[in-house]
Amino acid sequence: MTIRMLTAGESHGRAIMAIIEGIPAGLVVNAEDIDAELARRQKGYGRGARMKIETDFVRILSGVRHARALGSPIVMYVHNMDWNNCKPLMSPVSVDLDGTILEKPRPGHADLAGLMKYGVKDFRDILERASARETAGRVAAGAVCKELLSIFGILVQSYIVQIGGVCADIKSIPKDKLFSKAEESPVRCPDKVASEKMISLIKKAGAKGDTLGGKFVVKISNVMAGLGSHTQWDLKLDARLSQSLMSIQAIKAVEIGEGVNFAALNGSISHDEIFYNSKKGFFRNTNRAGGIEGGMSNGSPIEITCSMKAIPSLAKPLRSVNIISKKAQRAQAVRSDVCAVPAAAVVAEAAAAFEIARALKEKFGGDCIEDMKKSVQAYKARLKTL
Ligand code: EPS
Repeated sequence: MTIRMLTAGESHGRAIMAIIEGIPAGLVVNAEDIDAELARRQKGYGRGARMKIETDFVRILSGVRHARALGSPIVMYVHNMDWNNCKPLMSPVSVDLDGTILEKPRPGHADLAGLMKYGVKDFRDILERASARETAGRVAAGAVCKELLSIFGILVQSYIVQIGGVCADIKSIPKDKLFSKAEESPVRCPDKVASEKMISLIKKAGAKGDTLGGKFVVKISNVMAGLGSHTQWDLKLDARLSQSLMSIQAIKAVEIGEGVNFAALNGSISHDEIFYNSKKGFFRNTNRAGGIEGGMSNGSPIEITCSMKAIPSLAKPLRSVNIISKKAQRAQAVRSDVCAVPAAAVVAEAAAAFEIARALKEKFGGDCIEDMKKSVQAYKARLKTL
């Protein structure tokens, strides 16, 4: 059985939920570990007033007994505190709201395309599910996947490299300090000077009613070679990771390794030459491929760069058209974040962890964690004989 995951819930409805199936029985699942990931997702300078309302924590409704996975679907519930302020607005039973509807779609948001597709007049029916609040569910599921990966020493981490026009000087930071420094920064950026510049840029954008995007790196360390497969398009690990990451709200580009830089590089400097010695086995001195060749992990760390566009909910809204009157009007101004790039990086860790856990489960199987461990050990032992 593979691992499957779905989320449910509206941004201002009762809750965000995740259901994850295929987690091997016996895996330790602690609500506190999931809550720690949920708290990381809520942080980041540039978040709006909503984050002062919410303090996310998980209620595990099924699939876990005495802190161990049962192998059955795990259902996780994250309550929306803001639901208390939105009960009539989000009521599942019919309520008279005096005809108040959202009718001025925001360029860049799901509003207009959603109205067209789903035949609704009030674009709240669209924005509630399009909202990045949904990512609380993905982070909860990702936390369980991270727990599974950690059994095999696989780590998924992230740091910010750019917000708006401010770029971090990553090369000046020792590699082993990147993630701890990111964790200390209010914008998850390991470069302290750039962090401060990013914060002041976010302040300025917020004061002008504007928003900001940026770029971050997700690194997956200690992945064994051989996850994913070259044999079919939808089994390729890079394609699968890209879908998972691209599906995060406002992510517009996903690059593996050198990514877009590859287009300008000659073949002689595009690849990672192969070496061998009896101590290390096969090894590389570079990682331009970002840890994936032919749709399979190659044993080097998987390195992914994601670019996020600026949030389309603007306090000073862009030009739009009222969908009822067809008159030119400014788009709906709604409460939002100024910059959610630091949060998106935490969501991306979860999305990547899910995809790696899924590939791991497909390769090694195991209805219980002990079976999976044995299968991984046997595979690693075979690789050593190469
Ligand atoms: C979001 C809009 C804001 C964000 C929200 C995502 O919410 P609200 O409309 O309630 O102010 O704060 O993010 C979260 C609630 C969250 O938990 O990340 C959007 O439109 O995507």
